[in-house]
Amino acid sequence: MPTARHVSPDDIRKGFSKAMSDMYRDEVPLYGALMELVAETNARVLNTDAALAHQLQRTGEIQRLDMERHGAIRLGTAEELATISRLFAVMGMQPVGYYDLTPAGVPVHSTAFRAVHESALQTSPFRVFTSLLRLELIENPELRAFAESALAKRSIFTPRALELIQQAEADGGLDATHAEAFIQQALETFRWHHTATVTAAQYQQLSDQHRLIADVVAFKGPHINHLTPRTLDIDQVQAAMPGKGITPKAVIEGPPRRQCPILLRQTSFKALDEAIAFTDAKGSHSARFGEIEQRGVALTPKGRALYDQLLNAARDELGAFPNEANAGRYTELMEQHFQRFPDNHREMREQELAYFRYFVTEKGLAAQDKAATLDELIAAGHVDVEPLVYEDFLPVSAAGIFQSNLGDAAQSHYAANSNQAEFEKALGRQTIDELKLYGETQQRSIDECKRALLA
Ligand code: OOG
Ligand code: NI
Repeated sequence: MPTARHVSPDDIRKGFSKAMSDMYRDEVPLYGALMELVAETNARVLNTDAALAHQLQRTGEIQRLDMERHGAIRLGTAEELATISRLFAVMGMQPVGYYDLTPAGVPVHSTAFRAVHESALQTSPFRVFTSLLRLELIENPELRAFAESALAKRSIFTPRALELIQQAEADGGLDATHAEAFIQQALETFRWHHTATVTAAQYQQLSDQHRLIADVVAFKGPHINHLTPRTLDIDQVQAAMPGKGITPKAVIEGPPRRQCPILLRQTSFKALDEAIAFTDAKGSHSARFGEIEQRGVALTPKGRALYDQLLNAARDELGAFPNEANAGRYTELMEQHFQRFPDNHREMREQELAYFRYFVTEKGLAAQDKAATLDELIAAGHVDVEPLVYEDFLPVSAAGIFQSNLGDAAQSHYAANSNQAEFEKALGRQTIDELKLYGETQQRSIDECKRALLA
């Protein structure tokens, strides 16, 4: 049973997110440079865009902006995935969504661990995109057997972390001292290792099969491979990156620039090669990179279908994977096709393309018009409507991010191979449908308005 002695899982997550960010900044200096650039840009945008500042104030996002970030890890076995799920649960993070990356030539499937309730997200929106390697997609049987045995030998959690997870499960939480110890122990799983567990030749073989396979199999643990801050204007940050010595990938993933941002736009930069000691020789490995993202409104199933349709149409017309050479043309095509997606909140709401949150205004509280419908309350200025921010990821974008940091040479061909049941079997539980979560948050805000107006 959770008791008063217990630290809230949301506060543990907040502490962990901060500890992770500090560790990553120490290890990857460019991440610090990117954080500064994002903070400067966000301050400028808030200063010049009063409407946006007001919106973020109202939804509370302004308070979480500076601590907003996501990370990513890649796991090797079902057991690792099941245990990481328990580790994240101690911090109030649950697996949301299922992403199949095989159509993009990346042999993994993934979920995002995150908080699920708007009040928990308000305390800390930290999320981790978590992928599981699909060894069954390695064709060479000897290499597959070698990968399996290398993974079977490693333990990615410290013994103390495992004890603390068990304690949290048995007692329903952790007190302050144990929560602090848990954060320090959990951090070890995500740390970079300068030594590999395989020989240089074995690494090369794994890497020849797929760079990602080497990244997972050749190391002691699933090092965090990026940590992504949230910006309010991704185009401004993208344009300013070269001035800070950072070279971004050619195209921003996700929807084109709009008045009313939808879903998620992301861009990344490639990490440098890092020196690695193999068991028999020195060498290098590149895995860690930087990324930024801009979040917009969450879309309903209807809105998402329209997004997917327009994205596919633009990509089909481009006829190639977006890259440096066709970046201009791709941006043009995206802008053209997305003309069909209404770019104001009123139409998006009327056509039920996006999720919103509703807030009673001062005027509404004074008027206490109990008989009016929601639409009438909005029209009368008694209730304000704000976009509900998208908290998740996008499979096509994620594929673009994977590919840009693995290098184009890493593009393999796998038949589309979605297998959510297998993933959930490994995870030991079902993933949560993100659309259900958005629907619930929207409904809670409507109920809240009704309560306030019936008071
Ligand atoms: C994850 C890539 C996907 C995102 O933000 O979509 C991702 C990885 O490279 O492990 O981070
Ligand atoms: Ni990412």
